Amino acid sequence: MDPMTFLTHFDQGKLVTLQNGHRAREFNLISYSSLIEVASGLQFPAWTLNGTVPGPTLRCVEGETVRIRYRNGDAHPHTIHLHGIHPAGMDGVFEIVEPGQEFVYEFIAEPFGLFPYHCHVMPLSKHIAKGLYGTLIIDPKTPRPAAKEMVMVMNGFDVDFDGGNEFYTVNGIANYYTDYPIRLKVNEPARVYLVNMTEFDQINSFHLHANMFWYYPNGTMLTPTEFTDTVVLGQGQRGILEFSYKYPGRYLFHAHKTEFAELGWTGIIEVVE
Ligand SMILES: [Cu+2]
Repeated sequence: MDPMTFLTHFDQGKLVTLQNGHRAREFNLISYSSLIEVASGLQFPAWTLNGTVPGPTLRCVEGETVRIRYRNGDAHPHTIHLHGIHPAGMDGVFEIVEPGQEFVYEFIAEPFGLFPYHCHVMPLSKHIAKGLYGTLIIDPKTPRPAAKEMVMVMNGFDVDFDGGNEFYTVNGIANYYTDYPIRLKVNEPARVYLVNMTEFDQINSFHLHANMFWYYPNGTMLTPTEFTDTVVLGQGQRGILEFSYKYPGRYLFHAHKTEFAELGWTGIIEVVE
């Protein structure tokens, strides 16, 4: 898992044209157990999707048919439950996928916006805390303006299995973007797809230093609802942030729940000329 690659990597799937001329996008997800690094030198026995926590960021366009072929390569039953609009049988709740089994989730991508996906097998808190979640972006048919696009999934890790988190991160490794700052250019438009999948202490937040951002809750409307420097999100809540930096320098971004900031959810944006 490399959070710098994860930050700007969008899995566009495989584009196929159906017999009726309709566009479909095919994705592959596989769950399996794996040791992953969640803080410097610390391994966590995770349940991963395609080997990472968070799982891959899937991306499609409004109106396309989405086909997600999910294979459960883990020793526990799981599902893929997506937020968004789709038929009941595609909701990933009652159709349990047993170890070694496959399930294909198929639906028309709607509405455009930003959606979490996660396993929905009980005990839910365990299946999420172990790492089975990720992000689906449905782009509007007319794309958003060009920007440096980044996905940031806020989460926590219960490394001693006491039902509480010892570390909080964006994109899986505590303090990663402090050690390896995110580079932006002065006046470069930036867009962050922010998702909260924190288990146990489910209220998380994002604060940007020395700047303000336009906020689009859920990404389902093209006009922002707020011009702010902090958003607070419950588990499953998400939104799109747009901003640019006027002055060069190093700027913090972090949870404005200070305990989370101290336990790993802090990063740096380095703005260069
Ligand atoms: Cu599960």
